[in-house]
Amino acid sequence: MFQVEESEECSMLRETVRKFAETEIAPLAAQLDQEEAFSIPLTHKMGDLGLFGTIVDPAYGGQGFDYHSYIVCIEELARVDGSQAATIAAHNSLGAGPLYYFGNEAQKRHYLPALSTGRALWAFGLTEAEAGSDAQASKTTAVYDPITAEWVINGSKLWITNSACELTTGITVQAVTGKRADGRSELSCFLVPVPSRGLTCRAMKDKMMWRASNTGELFFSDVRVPDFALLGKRGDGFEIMMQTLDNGRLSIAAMGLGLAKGAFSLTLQYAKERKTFGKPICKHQAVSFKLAEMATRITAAQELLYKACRLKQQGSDFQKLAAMAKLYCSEVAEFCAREGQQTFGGYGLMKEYPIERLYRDAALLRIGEGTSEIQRMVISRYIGC
Ligand code: COS
Repeated sequence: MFQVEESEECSMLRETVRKFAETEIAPLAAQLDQEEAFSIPLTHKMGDLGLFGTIVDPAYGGQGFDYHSYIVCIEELARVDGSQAATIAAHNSLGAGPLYYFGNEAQKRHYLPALSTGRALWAFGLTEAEAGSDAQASKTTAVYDPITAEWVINGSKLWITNSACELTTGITVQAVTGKRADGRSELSCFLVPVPSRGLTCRAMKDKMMWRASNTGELFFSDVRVPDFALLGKRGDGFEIMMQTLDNGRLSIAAMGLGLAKGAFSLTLQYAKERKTFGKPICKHQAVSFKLAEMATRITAAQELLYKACRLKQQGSDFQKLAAMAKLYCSEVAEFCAREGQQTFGGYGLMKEYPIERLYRDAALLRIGEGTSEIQRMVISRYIGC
């Protein structure tokens, strides 16, 4: 339906991940969502399929996929289930990503092989109670102790994906390490292993969406890490976090595109089967126009996202298109989930029908990893406002 020009290798990968999502994830998705349960066996299986360390060079144990192929994996998972897609997107883009792009040789050799297996998760600790959109407002501190040559971390983080489950092995934490000459906070990033003395990781429950993905709240009380834990140089923290978010926007966009496609195919199938006034509802203009609008927006979203991926792969500036893709794909996802639910009528309000879960999952996409408002702010800067 949504034609894609991609290599034979990539389209085989797409088929493999789609089949896995449909046969292994789909039968469990509703129950995991209902029970708000993170599945270790499913995570292991995704690891066996090669969905961890996707963009990491094989020299560090990764799969060495190009960016488009990685994005295709997220998209195909998200067609079926946002929670499993979130585990993979957060781990690869936000967890392994900064380590791979900014880690020194010793850090990469130490951490990346295990992070490419599906047996060990790594999280990204940026957000705090009062530092979400305003990412420079972090209050968590790291103070150097020259006697022991360690950094001592104090503070807390919130809404951190993959940070509080049995498979969590570490978190990249943004912390204030001093004051810059211009009066702003000096921010640095630290690789904090889990468990660490003084670190409490608590799973956050009662989410509306992505209920089978793990979300944590973290408390740091005199957590000590060695100099080895510093990612990049002291003071590089904000730039590392911002560049990581630029990449993360592509994977959230892929979650939006996948969810939109999932909602579209469920709706089309239902609209062909369900009859009213003597004919399938897809033959009523009220419904066929909805499907036509969904297909049009999905096609546009796909072109935008894949173009942003091409630019990233080529090493060209992709940041503006990444923000546009994140914004647009999230909005298309929400549109398709809502119009799909509307087409299902009363059934669309029942948990028995996956469109109900897709409708809830779509809400996260316009809020998480930079709200739609933040994307518009980023885009407006790029266009010279
Ligand atoms: N890549 C690299 N460096 C960047 C950058 C980027 N994308 N964006 C900003 N920077 C650098 C700037 O160059 C600047 O460096 P200097 O001080 O050396 O000049 C520094 O970072 C501060 O930049 P700026 O003044 O633009 O920062 P702001 O606080 O105004 O940032 C935005 C504004 C909105 C861009 C930023 O706060 C942001 O992206 N917020 C959203 C965060 C988010 O997505 N939160 C959700 C997290 S869920 S994982």
